[in-house]
Amino acid sequence: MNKRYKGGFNMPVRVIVGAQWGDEGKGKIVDYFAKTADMVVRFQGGDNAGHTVVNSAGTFKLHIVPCGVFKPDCVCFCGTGMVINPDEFILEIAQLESQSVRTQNVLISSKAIILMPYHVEFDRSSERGAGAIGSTKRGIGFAYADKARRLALRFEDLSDLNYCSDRLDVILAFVNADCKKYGVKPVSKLSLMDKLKEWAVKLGPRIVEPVTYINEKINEDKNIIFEGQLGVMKDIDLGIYPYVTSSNPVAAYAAVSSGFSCRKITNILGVMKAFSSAVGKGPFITEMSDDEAVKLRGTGENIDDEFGARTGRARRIGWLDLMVVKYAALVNGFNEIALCKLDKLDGLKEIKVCIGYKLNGKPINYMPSARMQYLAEPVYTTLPGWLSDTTNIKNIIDLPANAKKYIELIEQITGVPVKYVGVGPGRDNIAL
Ligand code: 2SA
Ligand code: GDP
Ligand code: MG
Repeated sequence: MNKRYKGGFNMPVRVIVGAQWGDEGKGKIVDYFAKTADMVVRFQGGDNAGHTVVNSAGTFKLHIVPCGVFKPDCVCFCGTGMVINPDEFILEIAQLESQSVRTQNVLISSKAIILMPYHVEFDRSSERGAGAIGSTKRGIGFAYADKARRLALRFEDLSDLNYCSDRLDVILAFVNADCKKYGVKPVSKLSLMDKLKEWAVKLGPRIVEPVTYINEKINEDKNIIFEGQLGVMKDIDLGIYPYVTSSNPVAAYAAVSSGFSCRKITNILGVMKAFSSAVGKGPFITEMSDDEAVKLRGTGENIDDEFGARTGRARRIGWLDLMVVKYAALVNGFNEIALCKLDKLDGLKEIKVCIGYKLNGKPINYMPSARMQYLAEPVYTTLPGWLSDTTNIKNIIDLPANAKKYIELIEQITGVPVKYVGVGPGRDNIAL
């Protein structure tokens, strides 16, 4: 009896999630852990994601496919909580294959939602008006809305096109009313049925019943990673509503959406960036002025510059907000933290860190709603920079003293140990 993890499992069932607004470096960290994984499951979101991976196979921005795809025998499961645009999935698979990445182990949950072409049209159209929140215009919110109002098709439906045809009679009555509302061309059932036929042929062999499959792998004591997209501040329930995505990027949702017991999760890893970034509208308490932001954002020429990995938008940049990471630790229950992009602070003489918020001049001890965040003031502490190159450092112990002080502050405020420190975009640019 030499069980390393609670619950009797030798292998980790690890959930990897974002601790801020997304784009913390989850792609890099999942790719790093996937070196020894048997399966990686993406458990929410869709092709709004941009997960950047830099490894010996090349440089990639993954949108739908889990970041375990570079390990040839690793199963990559596009999970139930996702909304998947089949054309984008087919494109991404083709792109990976063209870069010599084998994709035969990429599977799709039969219970995942099919994101339809009209969801994209609706998103594009509604993002023009007053209700725009700065979405990626990939149809994500509309696909989840149709899931909730029970007007979506799931991938399992592709095995019975007669059933799809009957369902479309109901669905399109509502959707075509929406088309009028959004000023979008009505959907032709005939051409949509042609699409469904094409997707059934191309994707059929990849579609798998998820609950039995995933639970079997867990019970076989496999090394499994659940990969989240975005971060807690973009969670539909716990984030800066309404400037959020339409799913739950928090660890507990890995179990909910995949259909396994949350008791079986052995490790929850929070990925954070050494400063803050966000895309889209909404409050951003520690946002920097554009002049200050340029240094950390870069110009877009380098893979690790702060531009949307899906849309190419310049990301908004701010000082590290430890109230957000502390909130993420509370909500997710992190066992450990991976801190990315520490190297990007190498050139700063002084570094500001937000260690509290004030409302009406008084300190508060909770995460305010988006509306109140516009009124909140950050409480900063200023730490001295380290002004030296960290990019080749392999051991946390060898980091400059002031960098270690920066890490200690993160650990002290969040109560979570920082076990992995990213010092460059590559898989191996990591200090342990
Ligand atoms: P959506 O498209 O409906 O999910 O948008 C809703 C909000 O969620 C934000 N969002 C994101 N925030 C950070 N990164 C995202 N992925 C891309 C990246 C972003 C890009 O990796 O860089 O390329 O622009 C992402 N996806 C959605 C979005 O800004 C809205 O605030
Ligand atoms: P994700 O959505 O959380 O996977 O993050 P993104 O890929 O959208 O954005 C993270 C960015 O930071 C990408 O450009 C990565 O290449 C880059 N990155 C990740 N970790 C590090 C790091 O430790 N150092 C540097 N310089 N870049 C990093
Ligand atoms: Mg991203």
